[in-house]
Amino acid sequence: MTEQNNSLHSIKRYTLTAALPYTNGPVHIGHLAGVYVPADIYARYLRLNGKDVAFICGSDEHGVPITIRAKKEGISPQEIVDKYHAIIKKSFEDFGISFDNYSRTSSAIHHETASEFFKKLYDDGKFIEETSEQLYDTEAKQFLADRFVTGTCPKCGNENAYGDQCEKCGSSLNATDLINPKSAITGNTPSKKATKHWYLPLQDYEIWLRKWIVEGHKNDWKTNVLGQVKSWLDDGLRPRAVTRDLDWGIPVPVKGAEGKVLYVWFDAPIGYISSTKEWAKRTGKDWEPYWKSNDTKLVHFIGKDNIVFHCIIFPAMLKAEGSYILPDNVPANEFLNLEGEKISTSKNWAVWLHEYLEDFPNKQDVLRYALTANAPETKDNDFTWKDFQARNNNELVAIFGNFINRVAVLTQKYYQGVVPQAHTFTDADENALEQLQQFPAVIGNAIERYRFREASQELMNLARLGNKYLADAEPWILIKTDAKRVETIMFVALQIAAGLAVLVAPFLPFTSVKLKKLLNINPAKLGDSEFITWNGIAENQELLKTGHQIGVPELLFDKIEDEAVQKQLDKLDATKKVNKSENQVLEPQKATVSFDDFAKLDLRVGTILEAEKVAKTKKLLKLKVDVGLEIHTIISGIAENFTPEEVIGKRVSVLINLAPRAIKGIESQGMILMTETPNGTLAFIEPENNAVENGMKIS
Ligand code: B3M
Ligand code: ZN
Repeated sequence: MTEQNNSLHSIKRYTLTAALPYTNGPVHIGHLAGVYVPADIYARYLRLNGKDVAFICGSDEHGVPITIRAKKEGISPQEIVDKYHAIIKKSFEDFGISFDNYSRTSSAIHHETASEFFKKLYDDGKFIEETSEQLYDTEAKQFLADRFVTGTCPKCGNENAYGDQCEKCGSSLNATDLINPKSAITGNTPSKKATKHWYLPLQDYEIWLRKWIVEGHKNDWKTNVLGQVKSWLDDGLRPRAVTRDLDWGIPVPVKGAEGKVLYVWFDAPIGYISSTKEWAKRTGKDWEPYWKSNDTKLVHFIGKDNIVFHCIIFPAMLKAEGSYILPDNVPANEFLNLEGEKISTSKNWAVWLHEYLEDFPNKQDVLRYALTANAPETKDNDFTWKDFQARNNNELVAIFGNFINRVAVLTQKYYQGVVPQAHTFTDADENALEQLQQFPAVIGNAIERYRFREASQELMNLARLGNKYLADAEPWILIKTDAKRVETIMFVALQIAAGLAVLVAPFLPFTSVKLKKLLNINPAKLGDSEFITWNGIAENQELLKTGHQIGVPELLFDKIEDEAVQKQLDKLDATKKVNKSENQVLEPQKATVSFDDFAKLDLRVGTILEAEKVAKTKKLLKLKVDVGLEIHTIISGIAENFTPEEVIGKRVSVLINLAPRAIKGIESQGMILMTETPNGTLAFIEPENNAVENGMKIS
């Protein structure tokens, strides 16, 4: 047993939290890779090892992004949160994220818990009460904080910083810090208006925070997290308002605070506590040890934009309250990009989980694997559909699936599915079995150090080991000459398969279930004697006993074809086009022309009679156009948008007195007038009335 595993023993229970997703949109692959997949691997790993785990999450239903989304969709904030809470909750379940409880911050238990928390700090005199001038939108009659206001970041100059945070440099901001602030509601420059708020004096916690994190956790927290924390502390902390002038949220539970609500980042992390309470109530447990006992290990899984809230503000709140434990670690991930561009909910640039599950039914594990193998643990990473396909086809199918399939099929074929007897082990057999025994510790260590990417690659290495063992031993050839030797080979290969079935479980839970069924193992519960445990793999050379009957072979994975990937790429292309058209800036007006100048243009209605492609060009069509007086030959750059057949018979607007010029050796006698649709394709300008005849003047 490893040192890491020993250290698990002093810990009685685990409280694992995953960032509460905002219900202003569905969950996408960036959320999954950054937070939910690693958290789920960790939770499943601990449970497999018999640990007492509370894996907690829920919807974050307050805050400005939700009210903005509601405005955009023209419905109430409540309707927005109901809609997205349902989508998010279901997609997490279908994806196999094994939360012990998934709550929502609009629940009564949360309102109560957050109000009490605030009240306690208020009563203990932990807040500063202050009236100050805040940004105000006179047209919208609303104070502007957080996402209601954008402007230039005073730290890095990013012109699109928000009133609570700059996403470019990660700085946590107050709305009044922004240079050139602009209301996100009306676009107006805000005025100022006095209002009273309650502030948590973060500066009072600075020395304590430095000691706890920078000194206390310098060796076990991730460098990206420590780096951000240090830079905030070095900048000096300031009082942080924990209330807002808003009508969406938890009312501030003190006199003189009418019309004010708790700041979303004050109530949301308390959501972890209320969700734990909800879970305890439902399961007949006591919630308090999970938050207040020193033998509990609390871990927050988050994305990097949430670091300040989980490492500085929430710990300061917990410290101020006084009865809570602090996180043992906050393994924040960096961001995942999509096909080279930043994922964005508002730009619809994302792979949405609920859509993925529809497009790739029963392929949860493929996405889980692709996201883990390429997790943005130490730097931003890129998700591409090509990589997704390659991870599936070259690793899951070609290595993992291939090994298991060979084992299952050969065992059926040679022994009707019964595990054969091992005879004398060769060095290769011993070596394979010894290596298998190392894997639980190697993978477990990586997981415990929050290196899920490394862990997933070690898992794949075990499948590689199995694949190579079989390829080297070639039982399918030896069966003709040395059947006894093949019994030993298949025995060894079956042990590796059994090890994989257990070790794969935290990463690919659906595959693990399939594989256990295929091998006919672990139908019992953890603790029963037949159950193969994580560490049991290291201690036992005979995971599958001679004489054990395995089930029927079944393919674990199948190939993902190019068409499926192309469909996803096309979907993204369509999004790009829509975004482009939404952002399309109209060209500024040209310089004034005189009426005489305009009158010189001879514009007529015409009909295209003939059309053919101009040889050796991509864009050009040669058209014969009847413009009433005569037939003009016109070379037009529309071949990428229209086939010749499509344009024959089209009614068009033509500039007929344009000086003729030779294009590709053909004299072009005029120009067809065109415009562009928002997604960049060309369109003709046609007379709207059919009675208009060829040669009629356009003026
Ligand atoms: N709702 C997630 C986000 O920033 C935010 C997390 C709250 S965790 C307490 O997308
Ligand atoms: Zn900045």
